[in-house]
Amino acid sequence: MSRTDTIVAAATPPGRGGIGIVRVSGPRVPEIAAVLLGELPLPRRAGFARFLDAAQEPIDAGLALFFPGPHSYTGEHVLELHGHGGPLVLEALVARVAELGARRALPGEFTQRAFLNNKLDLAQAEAIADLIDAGSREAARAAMRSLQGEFSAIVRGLTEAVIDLRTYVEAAIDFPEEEIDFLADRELEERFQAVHDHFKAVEQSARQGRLLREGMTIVIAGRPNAGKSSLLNRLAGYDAAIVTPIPGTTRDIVRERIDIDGMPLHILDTAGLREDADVVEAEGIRRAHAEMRRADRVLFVIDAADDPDAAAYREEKGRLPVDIPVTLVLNKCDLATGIPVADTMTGPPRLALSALTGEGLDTLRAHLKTCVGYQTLEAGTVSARQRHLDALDRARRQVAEAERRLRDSRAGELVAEELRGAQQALNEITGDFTSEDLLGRIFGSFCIGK
Ligand SMILES: Nc1nc2c(ncn2[C@@H]2O[C@H](COP(=O)(O)OP(=O)(O)O)[C@@H](O)[C@H]2O)c(=O)[nH]1
Ligand SMILES: [Mg+2]
Repeated sequence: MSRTDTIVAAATPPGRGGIGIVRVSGPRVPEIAAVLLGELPLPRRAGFARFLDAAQEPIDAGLALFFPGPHSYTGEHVLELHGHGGPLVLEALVARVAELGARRALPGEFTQRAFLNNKLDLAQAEAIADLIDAGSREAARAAMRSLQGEFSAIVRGLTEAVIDLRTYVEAAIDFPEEEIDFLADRELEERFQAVHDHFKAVEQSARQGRLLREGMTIVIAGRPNAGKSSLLNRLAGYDAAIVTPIPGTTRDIVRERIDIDGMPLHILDTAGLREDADVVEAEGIRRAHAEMRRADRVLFVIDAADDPDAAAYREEKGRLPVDIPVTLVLNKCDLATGIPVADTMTGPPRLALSALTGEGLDTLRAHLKTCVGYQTLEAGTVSARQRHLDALDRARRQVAEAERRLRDSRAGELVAEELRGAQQALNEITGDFTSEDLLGRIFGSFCIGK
């Protein structure tokens, strides 16, 4: 797809609305406008115009706006046609513009051009999609911060620190007689430490951002009849899963998306964990385990009336994924009295509630927020994606590798090489270094017209 094509698409969503907007971008905008409108509108002035077909009949009439490049969204000449928001009218208008020499835009192509013309970096371009797709006010605010370049600035700060470190090492390589001393310097050690700390801070911020965008996944697990499905229903606020007194009711995974004060959560209810299950239930249990491995947290539900010491948890513990945090939920507190919630120093956090009466549910919600540090989200949270976290992780591992090589062999060249790799991984986040392939994947997930 050539970058010099002129592209066209409806910018407003399909459907009916008071206004529908068609956007055109590229070098042929002036000539297309001249034929379509009879004249090129004044730059950045909204003017009334008729949008004419080949027979000079109006297809529609409305506002025409011309943004001469480079001062436009894409950095190219852009024409916006604000007509009426009917699918047929908009399609006729797009077809007419195409007839006059434009090509229909690919998904995300307007924003991709904005990126290629340095109107925004890659993290900002992604933030546009995140802003449009935001599922909560908090997510929208974080996306807006990323769009304004806050996240990019944080990443660039980290990149600078890595570059400084590399420059320092490379300077050592340039003076071979002193190289060994130089690389053994304590100063270098301290610089590495500072970069590590910097990574930690950026990762923290990106993880929060990803959480806000993509949500945290919570798996509800426990013995049959502990009240897992009842808890899911409570959190969802309606009867999503079937609840009966018969053990083994839930077999398939039941998924619900909820939000707690704007923090999105994916909650999964699973088959009860037990030994003597039939084939269907055993498959349900296998899936429960698979979901737990992918979870951000497991809520292990105990029937506290029946098992006040949470023996079920101790029995299952060995089969639970080691690196996924657990919260013990002592359910049915309406039946049991004196449940020992007062936290034992060891073991997972525990809290008592009743999925039946709703008692203790607020504590659980607050607990889930605290677990992910959601309370601190307000100040300066940016939106981020898994892609960013992966790149940060790769960069951090390369810095660690650089440090190892420094310690083990004092091989300056190799240290510098690893640091160069780390720098490149960081550049992928903002798009200062990208492959065609990566761009295709990112912009391909946008909708047409963005
Ligand atoms: N008294 C009481 N009964 C509950 C509570 N939670 C669930 N139950 C009952 O326990 C039984 C099993 O509940 P269910 O949610 O299907 O458990 P699951 O097998 O773990 O999904 C049902 O009869 C529920 O009504 C609770 O907090 N208090
Ligand atoms: Mg169930």
